[in-house]
Amino acid sequence: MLNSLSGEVTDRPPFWLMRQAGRYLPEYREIRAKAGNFLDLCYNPELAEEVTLQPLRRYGMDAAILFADILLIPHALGQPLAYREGEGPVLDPIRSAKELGKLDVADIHKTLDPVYETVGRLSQSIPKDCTLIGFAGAPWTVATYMVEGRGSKDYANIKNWAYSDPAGFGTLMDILVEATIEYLLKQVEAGAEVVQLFDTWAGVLPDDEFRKWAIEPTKRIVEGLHTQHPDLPVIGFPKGVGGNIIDFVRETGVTAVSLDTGTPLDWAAREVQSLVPVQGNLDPMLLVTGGAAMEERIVQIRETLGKKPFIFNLGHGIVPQTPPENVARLAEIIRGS
Ligand code: 1CP
Repeated sequence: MLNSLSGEVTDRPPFWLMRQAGRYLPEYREIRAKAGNFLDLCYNPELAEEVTLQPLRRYGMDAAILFADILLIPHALGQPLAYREGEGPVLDPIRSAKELGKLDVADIHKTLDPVYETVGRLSQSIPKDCTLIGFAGAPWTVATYMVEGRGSKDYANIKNWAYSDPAGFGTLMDILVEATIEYLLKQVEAGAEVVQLFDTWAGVLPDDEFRKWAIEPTKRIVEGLHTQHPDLPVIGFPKGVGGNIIDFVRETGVTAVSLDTGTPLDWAAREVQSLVPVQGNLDPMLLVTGGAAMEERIVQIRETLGKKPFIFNLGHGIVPQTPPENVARLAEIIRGS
């Protein structure tokens, strides 16, 4: 993984899968039931370590991703957060500059300390040739949940705020940029070797706003991290942004990008992989379907992107209905056994 990120073409691509820990694994569901609610699991270093290790034991991925969630930052900033069964995350929304006083920027680490402890444990317990990935949500995506109060279909509230009061909304984004830099630096100090920034909802922004609320904040985070750790690999994941991914790569300074499922492979090999290593992009639904359809696409992705620095992954996270045996087959194909 680290070789690929430094620009090497490896014999076989390293692989890991977004959301590789989670509900598709029976052993995860067991721990999840024991932990109580999802936040308790995220803040329990022993159990969070265990669920991070579960997929590695089964499939031997080349990277482990810290078990946590992108919404721990708003939670650490004091925004009430709950994860409801079948509904996903729910927060008390913040929709104007005058509500920003509710956020407590003084010390996010009080709340987030257990996460750093999980990273520290993992850096000792993962296999030697396995890379430890830390992560955070990118500010735009984290802000969508903070402002909408939950997952959204139309992003009406956040867009209305960003369009009508860019200065006020910019203050929220500044808070998130600073918190994210601090959070990721602590993860790196605890042992994370690579970090990934998930900008899942970057694709809902038009060009100029994409530059302002996705490229600019990401660039500031990359700079903040590289000031302390110049060689730290940072993977960007601006999902659903089409050709705008080129400007994202050129302007943010990310080390590599993760490609979503909709990115054309030939185009990516030519236009994106000539700039940085790429990661991706099997459709998570093909991992549900399995069989020949899945296997053919895995081979095609590998053949098209494997000639330049490449990390095999999905185009988005594993879904809960994924049969674990399909993940085993994927691992077998990638390893060439
Ligand atoms: O057990 C449960 O019921 C909770 C489900 C769950 C899990 C397993 C949530 C709630 N978060 C997570 C873990 C998680 N989230 C990881 C762990 C590491 C891994 O194994 O990969 C990571 C990297 C995330 C990142 C995350 N959370 C993103 C970005 C990536 C993506 O998938 O787009 C987003 C958008 C979230 C928000 C979130 N947290 C949880 C849910 C169900 C959601 C999505 C809500 C929505 O669809 O809007």
